[in-house]
Order: sequence, then C-alpha cells, then structure tokens
Amino acid sequence: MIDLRSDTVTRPTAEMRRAMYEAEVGDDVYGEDPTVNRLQEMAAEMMGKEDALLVVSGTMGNQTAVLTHTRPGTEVILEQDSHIFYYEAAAASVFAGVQLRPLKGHRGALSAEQVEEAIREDDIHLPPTALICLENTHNRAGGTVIPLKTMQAVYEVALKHNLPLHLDGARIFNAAIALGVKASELAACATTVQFCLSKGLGAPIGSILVGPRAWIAEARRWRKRLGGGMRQAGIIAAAGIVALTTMVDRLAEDHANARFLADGLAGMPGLEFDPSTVETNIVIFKPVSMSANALLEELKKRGVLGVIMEPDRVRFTTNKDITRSDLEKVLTALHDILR
Ligand code: TLP
Repeated sequence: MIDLRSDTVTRPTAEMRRAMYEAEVGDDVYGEDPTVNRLQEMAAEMMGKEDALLVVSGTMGNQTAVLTHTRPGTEVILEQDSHIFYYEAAAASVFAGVQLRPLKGHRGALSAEQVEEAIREDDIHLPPTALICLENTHNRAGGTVIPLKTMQAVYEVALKHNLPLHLDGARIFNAAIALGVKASELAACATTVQFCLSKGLGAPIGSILVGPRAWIAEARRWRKRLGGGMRQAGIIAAAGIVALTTMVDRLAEDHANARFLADGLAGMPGLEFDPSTVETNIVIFKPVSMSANALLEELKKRGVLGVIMEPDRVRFTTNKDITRSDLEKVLTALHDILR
C-alpha cells in the first residue's frame, strides 16, 4: 500500500529502534530519566525556550497548554479549521471548561487585526479572553505556512493585551523549512509551542511542549492530572532525540514530493485544485466528477490510501516512507479513475 493518509503513519528508523533498545532510563515522574531530560533540554534549546516537557501526543500537548494557560469560563481565540477546534473532540470544553472563539483565517492564518478585534472588553457579560492559538503549518488549509511577519504581528497584539499565545506547531519544522528560517524564530512569536516528534520526523510516539520554566512546571502538573506522567519514558525519548538530530532537514524531500504530486494533479480533469496551496507536505483537492469517499475507495483498490477532509475533499500527505516512484503510481491511478 502507498500510504498517504498522514505523516503520522511513518515508521521509526533503524537508528531510532536501536536508540530505544539501548536507552538509559529512570523514573521520569521523579525527573530521573536521563534520556527524557536530554530530549527536553535539546528541544528547549532548538526552540529558544527556557524549558520543555515530553507529552504523549500533539493533542495532549495542546490540551495541556490550554489547561495551563486558562481557567474555566474564559475564552480562547483560534482559527476555525485549527486542530484544537476541529479535531480534538471538544477536549478544551470538556477538560479546561473554556469557550472556544473560532475565527475564519486566510489559508489558516489569522491577522493581527481580527485577533485584536476578538479580544473581549472587561464586561461582566463577557468571558475574559485568556489565550490566543495559532497553527503553523496549518493542516486543514493544506499544510499552508503562516509567514513570520504575520506571526510576529499577532504576537505583538498578544503582548499588548497581556495575553499568552500558544502555537500548535505540530509541523513547525515543515513551516521553518518552507520559510527558510529557524524553528526558534517561529517559536519566538509564541509564549508556548507544541510540536510533534511522531509526524514527519518519524518517531513512534511523542510531542514536546516548550515555554517559560515556571509555566512548564505547571504544565507538568496538568500532564500528571491527565494521567500523562510516564515512568521509563526514555524508551520514547530516545527515538525523539534521533528524530531531532537526523530527521529535520530531510523534510525538504517531503515538500519536493508534495510539489511533484501537485504538479501532476494540476492539469487533471475532474478535480478542483489550487496548486498554490501546496507549500509543505500536504496536498488537498476536491474531486468534482465523483465524491471524495468514492475516489478514496477506487484508489484503495489500486493500492493507494488517502484521507477525507470533510466535507468532500481528499488529503494526501507525503512522508519519509513515500518515494517519487510511489507518487508516479498515485498519479497513474488517479488518471485511470478520473479518465
Ligand atoms: N493531525 C492528524 C489528525 O489528527 C488529523 C493528521 O493526520 O494530520 N496539531 C496538528 C496541526 C495536527 O495535525 C495533529 C494531528 C495534532 C495537533 C495532534 O497530534 P496527535 O495525533 O499526536 O494527537
């Protein structure tokens, strides 16, 4: 099967498996796992933040951030197609008891003006704004990249209003590579960042939260409350270290492959597709001659997997386990189906 459902489907490299096997471990709830500590130090340094915390998943990282930044009855400003709003099963309402205030972005990006306009006045009728969230790259918009200037402008609004800004940087390295900047330059536009080890970087499990030291200490308490205090987590962290040291630069190959796919899709009949939205490793298009589900079924019969992007679009995500010749086969299969 040519699995383009996500970059989460990537399997750990041989080097990761070896590092996991050999990892030096301890009880991380006591702060005594040397491999977890090394990964957290490395992550904090790469992002230019004081401290870091290993969590199980991107969702746990985002929710730990929402819980740590807010209290019940406050409001979180975010983009209406963001993962925190769309794909986290209303966790922010269930756990943090916050109200989410979704705004429509342009290709996933919120402007400083619209964020500032959405910040609540001090009025007894209104929920106080507690947090602003951004997502870079933006998944549902097609892996689009929020430019550094836009991030900076939104962060300035956050600082002006004394509000924290949390960045869902699940794919922050894809954004950094596409922009030609360091991940730390993007992280500098946020109070806290969540990024995933288990997507394009290929680690089997794990995400990282970075931020100020005192905030990370509080996030650690929230992670414990959520049941995310792990014991000999060095087994997981060891793969994370390999991910951060060997897998970041090669994301450019995934971008080039997505561009190859986009160029092939561009001229195809029976599709609605804007190739300019393809900036990183995600390609989203809408079939017009058949439903997205029917197209996915036909592709599956030909050995190709993608996912539905509700309501009626298809998403392909390139990743380290996909080759150029796989993508040639995907294009041939699509030609065959849409002909
Ligand atoms: N995204 C997954 C699905 O949940 C949709 C995918 O296949 O793309 N933030 C962003 C921007 C994400 O894309 C994801 C995962 C997460 C957070 C959550 O990460 P996990 O899956 O580790 O909880």
